[in-house]
Amino acid sequence: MILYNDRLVDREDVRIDIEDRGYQFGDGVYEVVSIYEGEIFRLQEHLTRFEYSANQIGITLPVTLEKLQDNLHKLIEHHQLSNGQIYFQVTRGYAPRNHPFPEESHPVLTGYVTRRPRPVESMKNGVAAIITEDLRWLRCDIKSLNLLGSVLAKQKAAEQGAFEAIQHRNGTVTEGSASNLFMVRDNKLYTHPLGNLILGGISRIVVLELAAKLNIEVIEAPFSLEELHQADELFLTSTTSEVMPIVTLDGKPVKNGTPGAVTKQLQEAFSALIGF
Ligand code: DCS
Repeated sequence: MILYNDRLVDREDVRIDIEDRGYQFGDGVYEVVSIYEGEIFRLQEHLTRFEYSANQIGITLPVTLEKLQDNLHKLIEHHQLSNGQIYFQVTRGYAPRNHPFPEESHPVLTGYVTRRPRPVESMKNGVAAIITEDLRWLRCDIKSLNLLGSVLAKQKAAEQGAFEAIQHRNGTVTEGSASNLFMVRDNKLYTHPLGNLILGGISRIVVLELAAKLNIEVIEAPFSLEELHQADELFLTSTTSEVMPIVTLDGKPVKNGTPGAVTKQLQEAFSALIGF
């Protein structure tokens, strides 16, 4: 079963038109949410961001957030999902192909669950990252279906055997292709401030809350590639990667090439929060 607007239906029964604007223009927005032991993690924040993203591009959700929340719970229950993810998206729907918004549109909302264990091995050992230019548009705060910039960055990383691409605009570090980036220097945590240049990650919010509890000083300010290279520790955050240490940067070790103490402290706090 999958989610289709306000109902749960069989996947085979869903028909998306070839002129759906999501398919032709990437005209829509999405969310990826974690399920831990059958519980949806930080659902309210994800729903708020979903509505925000949709509003920013003038899409009215075809269901209320309450109904959506209800259906997401039904979907998990139906699949007896204990650990994994829910993906959901809304597009502006079908209209004869033409760039401006159609006079009348019927947004199409779809969602499905994926079973996936937490990436415990890479969280323990850390991952490789490369640095690449941020080629994306200037509204990265919208979780848009248009992911070509991110796809190209991630592909470049994959071709170099790395997990993530850290992006920069004119030498200022923004975020990963599908994650937010944190740097530790002198036991202080640095990350790019919210705004149009990054996505306001839900895991980013969680890490900022945990840092406050652990009395780790946080500086939400842009930093440069030079500073990135001088980092004591680097890690990325996302729904799928949680707190993920970065141990090499463009093939060179970050400090001694193992996950750092502050990163591990935040990882432990994150695990404790989700009950693992
Ligand atoms: N920045 C970008 C560009 C992202 O795509 C994501 C999440 C994040 C930051 C982190 O946000 P969350 O902490 O809310 O996940 N990307 C999703 C994705 O496409 N797959 O998994 C998560």
